[in-house]
Amino acid sequence: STVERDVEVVNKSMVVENGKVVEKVEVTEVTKEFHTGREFVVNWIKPFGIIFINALKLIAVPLIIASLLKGISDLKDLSRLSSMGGRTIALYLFTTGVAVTLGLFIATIIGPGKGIDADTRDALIAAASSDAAGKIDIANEQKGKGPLQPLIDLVPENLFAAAGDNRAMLQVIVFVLFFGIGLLLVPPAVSKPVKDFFDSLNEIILKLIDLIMLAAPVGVFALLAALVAETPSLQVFYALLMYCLCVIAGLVLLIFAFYPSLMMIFTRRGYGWFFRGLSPAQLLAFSTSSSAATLPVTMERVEEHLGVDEEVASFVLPIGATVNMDGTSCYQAVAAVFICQAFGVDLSIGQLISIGLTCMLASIGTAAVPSAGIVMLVIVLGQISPTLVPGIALIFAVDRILDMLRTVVNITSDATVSMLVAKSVGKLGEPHEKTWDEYYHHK
Ligand code: DAS
Repeated sequence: STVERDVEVVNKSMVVENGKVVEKVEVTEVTKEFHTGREFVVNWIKPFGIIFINALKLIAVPLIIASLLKGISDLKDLSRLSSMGGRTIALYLFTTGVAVTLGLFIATIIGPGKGIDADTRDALIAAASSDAAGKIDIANEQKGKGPLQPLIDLVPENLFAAAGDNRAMLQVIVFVLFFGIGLLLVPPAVSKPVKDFFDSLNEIILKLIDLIMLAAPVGVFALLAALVAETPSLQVFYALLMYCLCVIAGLVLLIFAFYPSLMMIFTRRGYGWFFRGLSPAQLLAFSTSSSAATLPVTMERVEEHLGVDEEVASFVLPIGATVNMDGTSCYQAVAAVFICQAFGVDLSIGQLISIGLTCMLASIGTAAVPSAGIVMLVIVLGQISPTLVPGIALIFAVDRILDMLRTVVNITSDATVSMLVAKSVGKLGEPHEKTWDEYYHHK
């Protein structure tokens, strides 16, 4: 780095000395330090971070369409849907609503992003946003909108325009849900080609996510390097630590308090029995960060050890693995509020509620694969204000561990709901700890 010595006028005053009026000037010496290293990072490293973020934005739309339609087409026949389906969807929405509310509550009360002072925040905005401006005036964007405007904004007038604009991602989700209902209402012969197409599209998109995630180490390094080079204060890292603690607090509360309580209240089963039954699936979810990869084990544990009838488990769990992601929705709520706080955006109750709804819809659209949750976070942030999207740079480095934990929540929620649905249709078997010789002889 090069140092330029300079002086700055602090104070000027006219004084009388020896009968003459003279001007007295006080100066201080200012040393301006130019970090040539900073220029290097901004010009030669940061671009790889921006490319990485753009790739995530690029894949978000196809990911929603493929993931959602696969989830909906898992709703096999409408008839079974009526008896168990209604309860299943209602319970999934209820548990996701609780998870989002918990996330919003923790992030608002703790305020992990509030500890950043003004000039660090400005540096942060400049660092995160690819264009220099990066000023965020959400209030201005929200001004003059009626109370039901968010509802109007949900229905796109032009699907392709909506798909092209990161802001209108929710409109894409609404359209896909609408299309999915149509898919269920036509005869199977008509819908089969479309279902097969979207199933294979889903596989292809998930492969693309894997490819993009291969670049994650480079992308994350570039984003972090830019962050460190442009926000010369440790406050950002302290804020990041607080953010992680908020997400972990929410997820741990869900795993160890909310779901076991629901299960004990409605199925009269024991706390220890629940974890002895489910923990192998939870450990697999933690290590793979993928609900889809864990699904076979979740089904085996729920049927063999938690007494849920195969007919219920085979209906409730595949849908849950795709559309019921409470851990993801809680995480997205905390992350969205944190980034708003870090960028100095104050959120009104109305905005918090719309963030909550956006997170619920985004979690429904999240695919059951690693890092899908942060890809969908692009949608949540874009929905609040496009200038917030680069804020993802802030939290990308710590996302892996949070992904593992939120995936455990996702499958724990699916298993709990499958027990409640089984109980409500009278298909929950008695708790049965296999004796050793039963186990040994595979009875
Ligand atoms: N890893 C996703 C899952 O499999 C969740 C997420 O990325 O948020 O559930």
